[in-house]
Amino acid sequence: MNRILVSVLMAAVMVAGGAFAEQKKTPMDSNSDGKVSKEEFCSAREKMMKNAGREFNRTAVEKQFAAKDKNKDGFLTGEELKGKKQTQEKSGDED
Ligand SMILES: [Ca+2]
Ligand SMILES: [Ca+2]
Repeated sequence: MNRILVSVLMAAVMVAGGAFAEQKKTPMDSNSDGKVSKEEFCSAREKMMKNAGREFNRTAVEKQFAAKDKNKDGFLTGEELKGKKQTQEKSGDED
């Protein structure tokens, strides 16, 4: 009986894993090389801030970039970009 449940779970895990492995294009990655450079990150942020009618603070953005760039290679890749949905949208005390 449980064998069906197990195989359903296995299938679900495999599907989830496959979806995960699939490269999602990041809007920040303007040259589509699969990673976001500091320049791309800054200009994306700048655009975002301007759209929101807020002042762009490059120093703060570079700090955010450095915080995300866990392996310090100067680029944000998939793993590092996953932490995207943090509370930074509502921060505003760091400016
Ligand atoms: Ca790029
Ligand atoms: Ca990195």
